[in-house]
Amino acid sequence: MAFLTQSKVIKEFEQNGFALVRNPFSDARIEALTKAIESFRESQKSAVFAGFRNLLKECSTVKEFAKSREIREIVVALQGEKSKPVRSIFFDKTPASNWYVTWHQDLSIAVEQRIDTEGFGPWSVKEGTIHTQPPREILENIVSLRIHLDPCPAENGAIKFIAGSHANGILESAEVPKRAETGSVTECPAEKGDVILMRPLILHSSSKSTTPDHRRVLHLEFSAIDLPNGLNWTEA
Ligand SMILES: O=C(O)CCC(=O)C(=O)O
Repeated sequence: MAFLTQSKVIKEFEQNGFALVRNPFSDARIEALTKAIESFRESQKSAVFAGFRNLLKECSTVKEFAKSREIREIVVALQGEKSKPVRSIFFDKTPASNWYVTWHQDLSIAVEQRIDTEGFGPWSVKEGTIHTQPPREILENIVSLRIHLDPCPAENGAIKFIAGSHANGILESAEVPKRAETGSVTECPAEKGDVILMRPLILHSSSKSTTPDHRRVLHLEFSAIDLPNGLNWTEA
C-alpha cells in the first residue's frame, strides 16, 4: 500500500473496525493461492465442503502467502514487526453449500492444547482443533484479513458490519441483536484479490449467496502477542 493509502486505511480500520484494501496482489499470486487451496480441498475429498481450518499448518502455499510482502505490509502497519499469522479458515459458499451467518463477534482462538488459565474459557473443539475464548485484550490485538478469491458482490453473500461495534468489548449475547437492530449496517462487497480487514470484536453477518458462483474467502488472523501460561497458538 502506498503511504497515503495506508494511513487512510489504517484510520478507517481503527475507527470502524473494518476496512477494504483494494487488490494488492498480482493476478499470478491469487491464481497460485486458489490453485493450492483447491488441490488441498481435493486431497481432503471435500469438493463441496463449505470450509476448513488449519491451512497455515497444512498447505505450504497458504503459509508462504501469509508471510508475503503484500500481507506483511498490511499487518506490520497495523501490529508492528512482531505480527504473525495465528489462525486460518477457508470458506466457500456455492449453491450446493450455502448459508447465512447471523450477527456475531468472533470470540474464539485456536490453541495447541488446553491449559486451564484464568480469563480463558469456555473451551471447545472445532473440527479437531482446540478453541477457547481468551480475554478481551487478546481479541483486541487480533486483526483478521479476508482475502477474496472470487468476486463478491452483495448478491454473493458479501459480509456486513456494524461500524464501530468492536469498541465495546465482548457483548452480552442479548445485547447482540439489539445493537444489530439499532446500529448502522455497512455491506462490504469485494472484488477478486481484495482484502477486507476486520477486528474480531466487530459485529458481522452475511446473507446466503443468490448467485451460481463460488464465493471463496481465505480468512487469516494475525496477532503480535504470545499467549500466557504455556498456551500456544495452534498455527503460529
Ligand atoms: O464469510 C462469511 O460470510 C462470514 C464469516 C464469519 O462470520 C466469520 O468469519 O466469523
